[in-house]
Amino acid sequence: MNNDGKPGMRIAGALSAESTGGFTTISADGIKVENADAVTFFFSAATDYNNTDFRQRGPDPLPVVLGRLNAVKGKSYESLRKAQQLAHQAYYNRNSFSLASVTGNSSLTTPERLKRYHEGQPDPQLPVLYYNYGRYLLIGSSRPGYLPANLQGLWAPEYQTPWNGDYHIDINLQMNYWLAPVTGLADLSEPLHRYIRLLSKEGVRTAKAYYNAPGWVAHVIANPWGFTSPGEGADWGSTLTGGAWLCEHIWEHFRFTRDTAFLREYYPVLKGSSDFLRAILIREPEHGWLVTAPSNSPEHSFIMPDGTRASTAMGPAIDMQICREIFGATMEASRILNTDDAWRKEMDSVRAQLAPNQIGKAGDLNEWLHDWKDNEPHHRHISHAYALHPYDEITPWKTPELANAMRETLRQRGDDGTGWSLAWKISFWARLQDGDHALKLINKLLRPVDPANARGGGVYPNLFCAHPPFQIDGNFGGTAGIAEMLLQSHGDSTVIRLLPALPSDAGWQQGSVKASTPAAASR
Ligand code: FUC
Repeated sequence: MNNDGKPGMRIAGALSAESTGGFTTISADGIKVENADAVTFFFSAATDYNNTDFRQRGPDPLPVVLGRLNAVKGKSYESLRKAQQLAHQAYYNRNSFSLASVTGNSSLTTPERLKRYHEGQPDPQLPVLYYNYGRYLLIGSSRPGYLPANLQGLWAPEYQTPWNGDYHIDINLQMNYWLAPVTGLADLSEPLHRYIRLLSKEGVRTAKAYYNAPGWVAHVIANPWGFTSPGEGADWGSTLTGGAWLCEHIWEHFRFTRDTAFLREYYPVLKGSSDFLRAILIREPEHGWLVTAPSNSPEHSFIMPDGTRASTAMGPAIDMQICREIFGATMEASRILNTDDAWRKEMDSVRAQLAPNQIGKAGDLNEWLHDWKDNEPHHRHISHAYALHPYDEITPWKTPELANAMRETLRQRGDDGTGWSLAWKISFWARLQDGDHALKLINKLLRPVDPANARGGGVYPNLFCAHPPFQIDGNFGGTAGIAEMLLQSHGDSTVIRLLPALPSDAGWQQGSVKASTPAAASR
């Protein structure tokens, strides 16, 4: 049922064929083409999902697709292809990156190159291809006015897609968009921003119903119909900072574009998220710190000294980091927009009372308020490293002890993982300015995976990222991680770091990176 109480969502697909020579007959049995030299098929599909208000039906999709087919009638495949290429290149050519190329490699197929690279043969242009492919995929799956790229981007062959092809917001949707500002594609984040606003509206009811709190909340799983409640299992579906983490993208977009009109438009979203978190904070009894509760560290669990295994806890590190970031961002935004002075003063004091990052006995960063053992020491989520990336609270130059603790945390977690986990680790090591370790992770992300028998993270023959199964976040996260190795501007807005994590590998010693961000990209 649709939210308006009417059954389902309407979907229409239409196919037409134009032949050169011969005859084309269209009947209820199908399309019959006889004696033709060539035939071009045109296909269009649409649903009646309404992008501006999902509660209302959009236009009937059948006339929409028929109209589209009508509009291309008589146009050659070549001219349509040319128009599509120009539209694509307007985004794609904003950025270029190349490393040394090895003669002969470009004539090999991608699966051959992946295999040889995995065997240790030099092919520095393969990571470059992966980098460019991530940009290509974002350009193809996230256009202003539409929905943001979901777990498979757009490319789900199944009717019942893995994880319902939804929006997971405890890493996945966020990772999909890390590459946008840093590769000159900030304007392709528009669907994400609009989607965050949608969640912020729906999440008001959830904040009230579940927490009796003001503001808005979204948990872990979300969809185009504004699902913001805790979902599926309480042990992982109740993480309450998914929406606040998304707000990071609003703030980062502003930091990259300095677009005050954008900030003004989205300020209520930031403020609503801060208001929610502020309202639910409680004082933990040991130190009197302010913490979220009950919450958990995305999808992981701990072992307490008495052997209890659990996941629900007070003040997991990621929640505290997100609170610091979003409170700080909202306060800064209120200053820029010259509003909410009294609120800002109060938040300043609240922010200072949040539970801090803590280093544990083993020298790693505590994932939870206490130095509890990891239930899964190699768990794919490394949520407490949020402060290292994407948040820039921990940096080797501002907080060297905490950066060391991050290094130890990553060492303990190991270098294996699902596709997106490997991709995230590239960014972590890049932020720790260790290009060699970042390259090690790139190489793991490029490990060829057999689609029929996929095990462990890597890459399918068509360069789609293998979680497994296929998830596009690893593609996008891989591009963002490589960008992070080449240029960094976090931590201090007045400093730009060139080649901050360049690997010592010979193939990375020569190359070029160019980026230009047209004014159009700043919105
Ligand atoms: C998160 C991850 C899983 C998977 C799913 C879609 O919950 O922990 O590994 O990527 O999203």
